[in-house]
Amino acid sequence: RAGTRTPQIRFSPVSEAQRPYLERNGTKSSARNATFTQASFKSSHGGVDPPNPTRRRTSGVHRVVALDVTLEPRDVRAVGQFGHAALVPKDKEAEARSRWSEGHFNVFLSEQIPVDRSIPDTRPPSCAENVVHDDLPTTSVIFCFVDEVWSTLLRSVHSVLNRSPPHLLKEIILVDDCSTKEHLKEQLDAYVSQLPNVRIVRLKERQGLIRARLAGAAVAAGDVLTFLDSHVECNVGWLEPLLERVYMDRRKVVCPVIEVISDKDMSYVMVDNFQRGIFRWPLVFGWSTLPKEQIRKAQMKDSDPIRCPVMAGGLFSIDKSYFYELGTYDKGLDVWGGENMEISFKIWMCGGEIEIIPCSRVGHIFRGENPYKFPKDRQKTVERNLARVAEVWLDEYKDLFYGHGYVHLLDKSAVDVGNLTEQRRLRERLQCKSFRWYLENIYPEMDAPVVKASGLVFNLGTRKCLALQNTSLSFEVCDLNKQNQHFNYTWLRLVRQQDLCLAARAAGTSVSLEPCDNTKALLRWLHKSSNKALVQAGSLGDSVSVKECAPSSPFQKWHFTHYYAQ
Ligand code: UD2
Ligand code: MN
Repeated sequence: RAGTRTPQIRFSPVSEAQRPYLERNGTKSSARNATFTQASFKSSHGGVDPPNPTRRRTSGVHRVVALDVTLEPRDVRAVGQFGHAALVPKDKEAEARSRWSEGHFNVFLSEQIPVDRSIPDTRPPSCAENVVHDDLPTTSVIFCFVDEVWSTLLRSVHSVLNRSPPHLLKEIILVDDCSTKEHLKEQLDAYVSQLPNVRIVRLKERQGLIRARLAGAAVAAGDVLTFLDSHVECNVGWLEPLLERVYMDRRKVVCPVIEVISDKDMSYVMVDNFQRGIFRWPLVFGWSTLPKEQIRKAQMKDSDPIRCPVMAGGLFSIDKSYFYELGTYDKGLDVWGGENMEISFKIWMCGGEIEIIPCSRVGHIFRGENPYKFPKDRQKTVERNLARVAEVWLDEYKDLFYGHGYVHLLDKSAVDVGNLTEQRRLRERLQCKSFRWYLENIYPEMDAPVVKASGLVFNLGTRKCLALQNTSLSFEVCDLNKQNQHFNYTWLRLVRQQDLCLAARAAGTSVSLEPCDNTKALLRWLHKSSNKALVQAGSLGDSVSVKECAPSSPFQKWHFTHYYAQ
C-alpha cells in the first residue's frame, strides 16, 4: 500500500545535529560567558529595567543564540533552498494547478522543497545587540491543524526543531482537529515517533481552531504556550526574544513578525518594519505602519517591541498560567475567526499587553481561501463569533460593529449567539477596564464616534427643531440650550433622546416615541437620499408625522448640529 508508507527522515536527529554546530561555532559558550551591567541591559532592552531580582532568581544574560542547523543545508541545490522562489517545470504546470485546491497554495512546489530548507535571516541588524536571560522559561509549541498539507506541516515542525534551543523547547504538540484523511494519520504517527519531543493529540470531533488550541494547552507541560499555524517556517533565533518578554513580565503576550511565504512560488518574503496589528469596523483585522510621529518621539529602533492593539491571531507566546488566569478563549467560538479580537481585547482591557517582537520572525503561508470545510456556513460562523466578542467586550461601541453591516445579527430569532453569561462574569471577575478606556489608551488613532450625529435636529421646511415635550414630539424654535431638543443619531440609525426613540409606525400617522430597541426596524431612520431605504423607513413630515418620501420636499429634510461619521 503505497499511500501508507512511512516517509524516511533524511537527516540526523536534531539534538545530535545541533550539538556539533554549537561547539563548532562556540555560540553558546561565548554567549554564556558574556556579562552585562544593568545599564547595558537597559540600553539593549529599549529602556526596560531588568526583571525584579526579588521575584525571580536571575542569572546572567547572553546574546540570542542563532541556532540553525539548516545554515549548512544538506542540499544547496534543492528547490526553494535558502527561501528562494521555486519554479514549476513547464511539463508539471497542469499537475501543480490541479493540486492547488488541496491547500489553496502551491502544494506541488511545497513537496519539492526540503522539509528542512534554509531561509534568509531577516532580523534587523540591531537585533545582534539584544541579550536575553540564561534562565528563560520553557515553552510548549502547539500546532493545531485540520487537513493540513503534509509537507507544509512537517516543514513547520522541523523549523521549530531546527531553530529553537533544545533546552527551551519542552515539546511540540500537534493537535489534529479531526482531519479527514485516514492514511495520513498513520503516516504522521510513524514520522513523529522518530522526532524528539513531538506528540500528537487527536480530537474525536471537529472542534475548530479555538477549542483545538485549548486541547493542546490542556496537556502542555511548558511554562509558556506558543501557538503557531501549521504552515509556517520559524526563522533563526525566533524563540528566545519571545520568551524573554514573557520572562520580563508574564502579562506580556508576544507575537513574532509574521513574514510571508508566497502561496505561489513558496519564496520567503521579508515584510516592512514597524507594522502593528489593528482592526477596522466591523472588527476586521489589518496591518498598519506605526505613526511616524510615534516612532520619532519614542526614538524607536527597528528592533524594539511594538505595542499592538490586536494580534493577527495565529502566532503568539503566552505564559501558561496567565492564559488560564484570563479564562483562555471564549469556548463558545466556533471553527475560525474572531478569537484574535476576543483575546486581544481581553488582554489589554484586563491588565496585559500585546507586543510584536521584531527580532523574532516567522514565515506564514497566507492563503486566499480556507482549505478545509466549515461544518456550518462559513460566513454565519464568523459573524456569530464576532457578535459574541462584540456583546461581551465592546460596551456602547458594539453599535459600531452592528452598524457596519451586521444589523441582521440583532435579529435574535434568526441568529443564536449562544450563552454569554460565563464570559460576562469573567470580565467582571477580572475587573477589566471599559472598551472606551481601551480605545483611548491603546488605540487612540481609531476613529470610533459612539454616534453618527448629534445635537439639534433642524427641519429645512419649518426652519424649526424637533423637541420632545413630555412624551410627544413637536417643533420648537431652535435653542441649543434646551436639552429636550438634543437628539442622537445612532449607528443603528435610531433618533434617540435618552431612552426614547422616534418610531415610524405607518404613513399618515404621527411619529410616535417608543423605548429604544436596537432590534426594531421601525425605529431606524436613514439619512442622505438612499431612496429605497427612505421609503421603507418612512420620513418625518411637517407635523412630525410619517409620510411617503418626497425627496424634493424641504419639510422632509433634516440636519443635525454635528456629524461624526457618514
Ligand atoms: C488567521 C490566523 C489564524 C486564526 C485566524 C482567525 C495568522 C497567521 N493566522 O487566519 O491563526 O487566528 O486568523 O481565526 O495570524 N484549524 C483547525 N481547525 C479548524 C480550522 C483551522 O485546527 O476548524 C487550524 C488550521 O489548520 C491552521 C490554523 O487553525 O493551522 C489557522 O487556520 P488558518 O491558517 O486557516 O487561518 P488564517 O491564517 O487564515
Ligand atoms: Mn494560517
